[in-house]
Amino acid sequence: MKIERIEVRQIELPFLTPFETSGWREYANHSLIVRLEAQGEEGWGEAPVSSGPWYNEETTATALLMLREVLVPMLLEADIKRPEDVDALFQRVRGNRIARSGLEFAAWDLFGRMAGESLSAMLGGVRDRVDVGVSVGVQPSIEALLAVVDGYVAAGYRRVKLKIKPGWDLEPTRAVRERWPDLRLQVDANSIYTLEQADDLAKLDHFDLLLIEQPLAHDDIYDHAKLQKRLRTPICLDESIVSPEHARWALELAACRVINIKPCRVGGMTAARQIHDLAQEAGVPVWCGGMLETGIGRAANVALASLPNFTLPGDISASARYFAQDVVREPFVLNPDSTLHVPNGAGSGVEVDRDFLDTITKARFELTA
Ligand code: SMG
Ligand code: MG
Repeated sequence: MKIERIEVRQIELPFLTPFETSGWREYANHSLIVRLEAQGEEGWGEAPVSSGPWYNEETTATALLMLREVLVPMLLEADIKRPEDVDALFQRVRGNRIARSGLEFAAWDLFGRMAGESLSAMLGGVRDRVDVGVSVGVQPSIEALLAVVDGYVAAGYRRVKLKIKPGWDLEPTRAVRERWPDLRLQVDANSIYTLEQADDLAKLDHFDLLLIEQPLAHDDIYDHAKLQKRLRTPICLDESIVSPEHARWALELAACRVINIKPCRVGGMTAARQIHDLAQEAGVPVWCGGMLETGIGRAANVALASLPNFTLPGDISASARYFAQDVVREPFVLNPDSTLHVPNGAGSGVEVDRDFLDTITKARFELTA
């Protein structure tokens, strides 16, 4: 099948509150929203890039350039028989995985809509609700942190992740653990520590954490294996796992005991599912991470999280945790048991609010076959 037309939009959708990690702050979603057209049907995808190269090397500007100059022209020339063909097509492209994922997600959505099948069913999902938690950024004080966590716990979130960095790690984690002894709690360092700080990191073993996410360098696997031997708490890799091969290396080296799968980080659903399968064979649980997506990317994440080895709660919070208004007509809502429903409509199962999307579009281009 030929894809006939591809539209890419750069959006800006402000967050209700800024999101601060160990190294930077995000004020708005700066994703690229992709729309494919073929045989009278459409498919939507989100490439959730950030404005700066702080999470990985990609930015809104680099992804826009890659899509316009390389990826969209490649896809328009290709013959695509199934969504996995998009992943195969882009294997010759080095890096730029978030940009690639926007098109790959849109292909899954397109094929799903054409077949009248949900993305979850296409991927092999086994549940109609997925466990979710909330990721809490660095706060100005412990009091502010406790107030923010209190709000999320009251909203129904039963799993909380704290962003940590040197000087904002033991005290905030202790304070939250003391206030909520039974809360499922985990931390994420976004690559800010080095192996020399292993003894400091080992102090986090006192707080009964589900996991410590990406303590060391964004591209490291080797030192994480050394660090894991010195921690009781499972290490979870995020940034370092950019492909199924990287997952295999990490598993063989015992560099982690949990993997955060963000399908965008690995180029899309095809690679994400392969990593899921590898981890499952190794007896390593996975969970779905987040990149503060709009409802378009969120729908893809929720569908992925319905696969069997996603046994830990994801960073897939309700739309209201991020935005005053989402770009899908039915926002994602938190159920009282800290889950989100998996959409069961065709494709990703969400309907894009085009009028609203138009109001947040900063730039767009369109190419045809
Ligand atoms: O989507 O709720 C969300 C955010 C989850 O903490 C989150 N993501 O490293 O896991 C991570 C961060 C990266 C965010 S940078 C845009
Ligand atoms: Mg992370």
